[in-house]
Amino acid sequence: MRLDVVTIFPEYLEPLNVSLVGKARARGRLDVHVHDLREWTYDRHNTVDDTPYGGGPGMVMKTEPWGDALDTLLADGYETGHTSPALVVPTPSGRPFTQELAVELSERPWLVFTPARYEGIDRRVVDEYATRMPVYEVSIGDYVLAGGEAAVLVVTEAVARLLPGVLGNAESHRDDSFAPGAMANLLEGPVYTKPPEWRGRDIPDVLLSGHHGRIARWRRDEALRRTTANRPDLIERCDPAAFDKKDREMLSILGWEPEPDGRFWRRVKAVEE
Ligand code: 6GU
Repeated sequence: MRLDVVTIFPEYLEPLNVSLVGKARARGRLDVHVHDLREWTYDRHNTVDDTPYGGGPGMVMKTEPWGDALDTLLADGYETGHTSPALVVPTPSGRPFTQELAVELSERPWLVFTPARYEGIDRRVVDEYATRMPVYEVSIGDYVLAGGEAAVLVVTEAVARLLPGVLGNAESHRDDSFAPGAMANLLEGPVYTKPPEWRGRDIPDVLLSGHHGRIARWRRDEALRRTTANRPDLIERCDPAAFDKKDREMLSILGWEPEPDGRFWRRVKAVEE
């Protein structure tokens, strides 16, 4: 997969040399190109922004540097045999970045990221490139960052770990909390490793029992416990058919019960977690 990033802070993307993404690059699974937007400015001050039409606070990133930067890197990519680019535009106004979208992006051969600073990029840039390629405007959550670079790191890591041959073990993301179909989209419960006792704290007995059925049940119950506590919206969204009899018992213990139509669960009483 080829990745291009155009930014006024190329050094912000240094973490792409580290850890999983860095290894994917070293192994040739990822071909990363970081470009300094200011290379496509032609005035003394390397201006990339200007005041917004219609007034208002802040500055807007100018069309010309983005257009020239994108034209250049697209030409380079096509010349070196790449095809089918998609533009990924990080913005708090984008669609939520989810595991499902990470899977979709991981199936594309070439992603071009345009992290912006200030109030964003003149709309005509997205409109122009949208006539030539798919555009994904993505937000990584309901908060405001000073710029899109951190979002590029987030999206890149989520996508890179899905590429074949990046996570040593192809099974390792099968039960990711948000993998399609994983545990009916429950959060994963706690995990433990050696030593068996630490500062007077023991491992839950069931994990030492060697009883695979009971261990699986315990993990499922812990997933239900954590999901009801931290992400009740995920429980409410669940198809009730995703819950077996034991799940329903656990949900009841946690203070949840079916709606009269059987479709949703709701908290009926606060339960200490
Ligand atoms: Cl992608 N960019 C910015 N600036 N803020 C955000 C975001 C992106 N996602 C959430 N907040």
